[in-house]
Amino acid sequence: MTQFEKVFRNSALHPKPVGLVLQYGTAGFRTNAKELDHIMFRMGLLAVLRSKKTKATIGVMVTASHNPEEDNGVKLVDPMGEMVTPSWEEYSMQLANAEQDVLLTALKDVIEKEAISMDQDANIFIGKDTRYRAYFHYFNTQGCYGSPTMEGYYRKLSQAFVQLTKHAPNRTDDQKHLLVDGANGVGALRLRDMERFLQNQLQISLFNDCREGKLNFQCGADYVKVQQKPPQGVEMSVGERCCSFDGDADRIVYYYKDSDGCFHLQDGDKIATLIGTFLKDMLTQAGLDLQVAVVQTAYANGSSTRYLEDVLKVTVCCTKTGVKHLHHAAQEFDIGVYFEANGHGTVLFSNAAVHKIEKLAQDSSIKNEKKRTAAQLLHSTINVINQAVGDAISDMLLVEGVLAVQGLSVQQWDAIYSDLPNRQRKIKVADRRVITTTDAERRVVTPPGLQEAVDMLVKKYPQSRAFVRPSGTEDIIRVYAEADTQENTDALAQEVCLAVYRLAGGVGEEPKPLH
Ligand code: G16
Repeated sequence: MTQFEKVFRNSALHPKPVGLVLQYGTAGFRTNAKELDHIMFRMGLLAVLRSKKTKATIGVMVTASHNPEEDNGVKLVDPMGEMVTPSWEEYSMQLANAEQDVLLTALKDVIEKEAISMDQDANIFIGKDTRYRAYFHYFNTQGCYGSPTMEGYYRKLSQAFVQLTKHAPNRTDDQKHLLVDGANGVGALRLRDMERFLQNQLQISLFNDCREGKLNFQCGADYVKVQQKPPQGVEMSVGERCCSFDGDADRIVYYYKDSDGCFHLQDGDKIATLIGTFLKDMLTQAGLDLQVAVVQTAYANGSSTRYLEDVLKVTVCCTKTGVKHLHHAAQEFDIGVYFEANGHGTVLFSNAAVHKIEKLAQDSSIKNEKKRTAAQLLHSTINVINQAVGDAISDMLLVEGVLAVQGLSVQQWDAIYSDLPNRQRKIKVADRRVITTTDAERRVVTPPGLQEAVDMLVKKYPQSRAFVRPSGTEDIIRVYAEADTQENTDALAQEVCLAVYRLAGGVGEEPKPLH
């Protein structure tokens, strides 16, 4: 039996429902797990081809990340840990949506277009989260994330973190203590394993750690960010620093409760600002002329963008939602800090920047103590960061390291700028593809009249902004609004929801005000 005959026979065991069409969205295929059997089979085939083509290990990540437990998803991961290249997203849709009888033709088409040698070996690594029905490892990265095992990765990040905190010698136990909400996901399990490598420089109280409770249910980074309240299951005292991961631990948000019981959120925008400020300070002290840029999406709070541009004076770019877009934009700079407001992100250093920093950090002839320390801190910062992909644990260590070195409390960090009140809503429509957008998803192109309606509504409220876009991970339309007060923000969000409902084919009951 030939390879193709085997594929054909096995594909019949994972049949595609006739007529079902799925998109490779913001982060791969995502839908109810019941609809994904044929997708998993076909993505396995495509991963093999990608591995043969690149002659390297390819990752298959099975997760629906922040989405509910009954959903699942799959995305392909390229050799250096980055999202699969866009032309292969196209192939994945051709394969995923090919009816049973033309699957082999679709497969052969990819082989031909990419001139793939079928004699080449393939190597695939599969990761999954804690859904009932991990991590991609760094087997192609020549040791730049430590030895390619879990333990190697823990050691590498922990050592860099301990190095960073050496420059903050007088931390109290309170400053070393952090509450972590693991979202009952894979990050909780990994953090538990990693703790022993941190040499007590970080003392973690872990909640929602998979012992009981459902993945992402009333906990996790998405819940905290969207609901703007603490997760269930975390016992937080006044002023204590807390953070939440999402289900597959690639997002992180921080928060605390003040003495009036008010909840304060430090989301991806605040994390980017903290890191951007630190890097600029260190580069100045080290006397290094490297350009720092911050990459955001339309969800970035207007106050953060203003602070970054006007006070910190760094270049700010806006891309479409999806880390794959931010990552790409960040690669254009010496140092590109990218974070989505939802807490998904990392920092990229160009090879030239890494080289300059390493050279300076190792230069024993530098007499100026401040300059030498700054160079060493930058060097440890590079080592604590996972540049392949946003990793909540690595981001957590980075934030903790920066707070320690800068001697900042969570309240002082929060006070760098004040967020404009904001609201995110979801609307169900018959077909979310009727809404198309432009300008990094900040303006609607179709259906006609919707952008004009949004523009009119925005004019009614001071300091306001709103946009509408189809989600790439859920079958819904997302609405974002911000304005001078929470009341005005909620009123604006409600009116924009109604405009979407009326002009873009809303289904079910009309959206109602939240309160
Ligand atoms: C994924 C992407 C993120 C994106 C989020 C929401 O997150 O990796 O970049 O912000 O989906 O996307 P959308 O608004 O298109 O549904 P995760 O954490 O689910 O992988």
